[in-house]
Amino acid sequence: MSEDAPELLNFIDGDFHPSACDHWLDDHAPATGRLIARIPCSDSTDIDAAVAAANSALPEWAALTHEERAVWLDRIADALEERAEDIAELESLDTGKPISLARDVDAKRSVSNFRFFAEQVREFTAETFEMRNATNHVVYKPGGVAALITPWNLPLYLLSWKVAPAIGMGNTVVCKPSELTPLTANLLAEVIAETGLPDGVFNLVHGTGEHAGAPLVAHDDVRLISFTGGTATGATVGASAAAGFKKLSLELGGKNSTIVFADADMESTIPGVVRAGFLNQGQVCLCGSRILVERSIYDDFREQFLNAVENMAVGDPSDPDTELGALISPEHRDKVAGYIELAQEEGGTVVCGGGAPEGIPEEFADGNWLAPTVIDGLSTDSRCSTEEIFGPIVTLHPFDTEQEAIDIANGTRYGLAGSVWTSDLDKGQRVAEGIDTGMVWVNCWLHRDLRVPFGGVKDSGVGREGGRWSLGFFSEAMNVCVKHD
Ligand code: TXE
Repeated sequence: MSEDAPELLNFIDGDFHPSACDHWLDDHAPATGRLIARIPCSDSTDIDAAVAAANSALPEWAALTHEERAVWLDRIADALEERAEDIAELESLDTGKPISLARDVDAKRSVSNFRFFAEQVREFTAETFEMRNATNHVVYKPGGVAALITPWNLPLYLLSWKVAPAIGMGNTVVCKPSELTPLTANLLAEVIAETGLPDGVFNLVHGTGEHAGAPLVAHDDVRLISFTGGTATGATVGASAAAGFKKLSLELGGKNSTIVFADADMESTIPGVVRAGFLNQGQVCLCGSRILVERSIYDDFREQFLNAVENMAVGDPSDPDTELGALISPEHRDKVAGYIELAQEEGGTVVCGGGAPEGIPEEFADGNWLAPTVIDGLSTDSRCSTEEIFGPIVTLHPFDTEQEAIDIANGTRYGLAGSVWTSDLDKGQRVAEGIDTGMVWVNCWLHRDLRVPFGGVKDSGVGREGGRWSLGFFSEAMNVCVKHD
């Protein structure tokens, strides 16, 4: 254990503060188990202070024009961009993900979220609706103090996705990042302090869901809640928010199907399906972890797919050639590994992986490792095929007809995403529309356009974020009807 791990502080009213209570939480590197930071285990006293700061900053911040707030978002983007390599290194250290992924996805997207929403806020125009003798002017007012609660899999990527539109539309925010990955939220607070953003507009409180998240959601002065995390936690957050009639956006778990038709171009489909299954060690809510393959190509697909998975480079996250790193925590690794045992009890066969990866160097002996794992032979309604595992495990299933593929894809409680692989684009569109989810990609996966709606149905959440959907969520539309002659 490192004795000199830094102690991170809360950021409230423009300054860094220790927690009112003197309890601390340890933050460990997933790849090595090493202690890398300590964070305050904040409680309702800290939350009260942060919400009070956000509340008192609200009137002046809300009174700025869209253009003035867009300039602040651009300044934050510029300052983050200067620290892009720091973001990548901290994110890779804190989550165990490969540095190449942290550079290409986490660091880049965190900057582009601020730039994108600066542009969106600048270009935002409210509707008017003419009547014969009156004009309706729709006015978008800030909603108030927003609680932004984020998970550990894409820490700054998801936090910036919420902070940018929230403050861009004139709200002030209190952020509660995952206690497992606090490093880049702290970096964002440093960057925001450097830019001189007015005090109280952005506040950050570290701590657990129980001691910091729950009092934030329940606080009377919080009017909006944007939450990304597990489905069970989402239900608790939703129940608490409902009592105060708060505006709520929930981005929750997923169990997404990847549907491969016999006419798909295998050269691009195999790497696409591997990426969908294993990106970020399978710890993305959009990952395609149940792979449905048309029976006529099942054996051939399986052989090529297994070959690609077996050749993935697993190991040191700081090596630019690494494709798969460590899982977030020992508890999570054990939960994920438990599904491998369950799969065998349910009649499945582990055809690749199934345990710790081979050849992990000694310095990573205390990390949370699991080899990419493929399971065949399970029924499509087994627990392993329908529950969110959130790790490097995929299941393979044959299907015979378009309708059967759609029915299997719809046979889970989740409805977040999916992908369809075929050279017949009409069929791709038709099958995509048959799936009860918020998003489906055809011949690609996680090909993101920030303007489009993002979110799920069923147990995957409530509401949409992205582009104008985010701007709508982070504001209250009112109508002013002006009668004229
Ligand atoms: O998420 P939690 P965890 C899924 C995945 C994973 C499971 C649990 O299946 O195994 O969720 O992960 C805060 N009131 N996803 O434990 O607990 C918590 O501190 C307010 C899917 O990390 O939902 C953290 O900041 N806040 C997901 C955030 O909620 C509370 C990505 C998420 O934590 C709270 C991550 C409470 N009562 C995990 N309890 C995705 N959809 O991308 C906890 N929190």
